[in-house]
Amino acid sequence: VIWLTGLSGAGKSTIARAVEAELVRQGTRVEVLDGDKIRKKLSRGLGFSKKDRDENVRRVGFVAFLLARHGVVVIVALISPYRTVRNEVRAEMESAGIQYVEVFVNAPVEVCEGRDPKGLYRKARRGEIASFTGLDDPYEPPLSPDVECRTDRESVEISAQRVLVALKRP
Ligand code: ADX
Repeated sequence: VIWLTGLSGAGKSTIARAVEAELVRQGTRVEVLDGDKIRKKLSRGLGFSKKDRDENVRRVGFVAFLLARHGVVVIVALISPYRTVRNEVRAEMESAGIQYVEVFVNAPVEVCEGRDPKGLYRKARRGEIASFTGLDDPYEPPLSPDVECRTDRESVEISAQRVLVALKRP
């Protein structure tokens, strides 16, 4: 399981797709669990309180576990802002013998806001979205991620390559 955590606009989905493409090219079975899609299906109805975000992370962690158990490489792309629940999911995977690669997709919030691919920072600044991660809601960075991608300083290709190297080095 490759778990990408970071702010909205940091580049989680982009790195997920790049890693997925390379694994598919190698003939590996892979599934991407991306927050925006997950929230339309598996986590439909959940909001952005701490309780709901933690629930979202636990649900996705469980599905990732089920897939990984059958040999599928699972790439998770969720903000997953809270450290405790991230570590809980990690511990569950590892106790079941599933390799877990935590990737901190890191770019300063000003950079993410400047990119604003979905216009959400703008909406949040206008007061149209409350509790927006990085603005008025917390993000707890991983303390010892397996990989850190500084997406403001390195290319998507380099980030994806570093994730793939970590995956091959259990
Ligand atoms: S998480 O916090 O529960 O891990 P998740 O990754 O599933 O978040 O969903 C984040 C996506 O929801 C963002 O990319 C954005 O499109 C949307 N979103 C809507 N409201 C918020 C908010 N208040 N904070 C962060 N993201 C939000």
